[in-house]
Parts: sequence; C-alpha cells; structure tokens
Amino acid sequence: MTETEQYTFDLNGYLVIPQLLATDETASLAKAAEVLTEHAEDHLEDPPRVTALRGVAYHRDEELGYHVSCNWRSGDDTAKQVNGRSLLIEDFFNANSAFDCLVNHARTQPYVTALISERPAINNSELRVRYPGNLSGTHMGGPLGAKYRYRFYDGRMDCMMIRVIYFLHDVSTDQGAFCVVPGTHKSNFASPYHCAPHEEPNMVPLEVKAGDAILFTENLRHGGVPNLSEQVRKTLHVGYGPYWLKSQNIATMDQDPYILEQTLERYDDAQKHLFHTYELPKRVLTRAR
Ligand SMILES: O=C(O)CCC(=O)C(=O)O
Repeated sequence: MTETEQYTFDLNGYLVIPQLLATDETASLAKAAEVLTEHAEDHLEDPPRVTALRGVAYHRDEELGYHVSCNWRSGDDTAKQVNGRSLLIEDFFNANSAFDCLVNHARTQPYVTALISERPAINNSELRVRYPGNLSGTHMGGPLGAKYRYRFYDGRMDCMMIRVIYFLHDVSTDQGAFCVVPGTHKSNFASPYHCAPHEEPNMVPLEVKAGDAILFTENLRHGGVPNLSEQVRKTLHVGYGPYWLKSQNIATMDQDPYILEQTLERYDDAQKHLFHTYELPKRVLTRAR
C-alpha cells in the first residue's frame, strides 16, 4: 500500500484500485460467476434450508458448498413485481477452483496486512447478483461499536473488518454502482438519513471498469445505487478481519468459516492459513471487542 493510498484510505475510508485483477483473472472469474449464478438460480428454493440472521432463508447447496438467498430491494413497488431482485451467494470459494486465485491474491494481500494489525483471516465471501431495478440499502457508518470499528492505533491503521469488491465487468452509476459516504468511518454521529442510497446527501457512487476493485472499511457508510440498466451486476466480495473474528457471512454469522475439506485440499499452506480461525476464551473476546 503506497503512502498516497494510506493517506487516502485513512481520509475517506475506501480506495478504488484500478486493475487489481489481471485480465485473465477477470475473464475466468466472470465465467465462474456466470456458471455459479445459473446453478444458484436453479436451486434457490431447494432443501436444505438454513434460517440465518434476521430470519433470512438460505438454501445450503451440498453439491457445491454455497449458501444462497434471494432478496427484494427496490424502492419501487411496481418494479418489485418483475425485477429488483438480488441473489446473495455466500461461500463461493467452495463452488469452483477458478475462485482460488482470490485466496492470498498477490496484489490484494499487502492491502490486507496494511489494514488489519493482527493476523488476518477471510471471514466473508459473497457473489452478489443484482438484477435490473435492484438497489443495496445503505448501512454502517458512524459509531457502530467495536465489531466493525476503524481506528488509528500504535502508528497504523487497524480495521476490524475490510472488504474487497472485485468487478467482473464495467459498472457505471446507472448500472448499480457501489456507493459510499466518504469519511463516515470516523464520524461521531449516526446518519440521520433513512432513505434509499441515491437519495442520501453526500452519497458518492463509484464507477469502475472490469478488473478494478474497491477496498473499504466496514465502518464506512455504504450501499448500492439502483441498477437502472439491463445489465445484471455481478460482483465478488471478500471480507477480512483478525483471525479470531468468525464468519461474517449472513448464513453462517459468527460461526466457523464454511470452507469444505475438499476446498482446503486445493490450497497451499498460506491459503489454508487465511481460513484458520481460533476460538478465543470469552473473557479475551470481550476485552478485545
Ligand atoms: O455492492 C453493493 O451493491 C452493496 C454491497 C454492500 O452493501 C456490502 O458489501 O456490504
């Protein structure tokens, strides 16, 4: 992470990183995302079901090892009849070895170690599929408590959770851009706005090209503006935190990461280490948070 990137991340709470993925990585990830989306669409309503946080129902796919839920998130009730859907396909690493390149990704890892002071682990993996009409509601920002806090401590940045969004195709504002309120990872007040992301003052949509990535602290206020185009937006999200923070996927929140033995068998030691979390004694956990 360069000096300029450190300054910018600390100031704004995010970075847009052009071409973090190599061209061949973008192509093979896009293909794997396409295949996985089709599979998830076909099996969405199948058993077995997992009831997750806030009562959201997921299908756990025992063949490919992912969890999928379908969400409606549109500001417009008429749009809801025909579109506005999104799929959240969690634990995509199990589904296809094409995703292995994102585990200990050589260009991403230095950002991770610059932002998380303890040994980092992967705690979140989702393929987000946002159909025309869909938006991602705004969340986070301000004083959230310890779980996702951003801080500057001991002469360095120290995040409890960061996420990297990898873009597999271009995304303009009208194509449902990821959006942020810069600086809200440090704000002392919760946002007073309870509206759709594109209606929130100070919200900035971030336009990107295929192969770009957005890196942000989970403390930052963020969401996704409506997809007003005909393009289905597909993005891969990978979250990191200290090794003792368990899964932050919705289907398996605060449980061990849902990584199958057969997936770990494909990985080298450094990759395996990124899924190696520990149970801390409760008293340590309370203090650390
Ligand atoms: O990509 C989006 O539309 C929103 C993503 C988001 O809210 C998240 O990663 O927490």
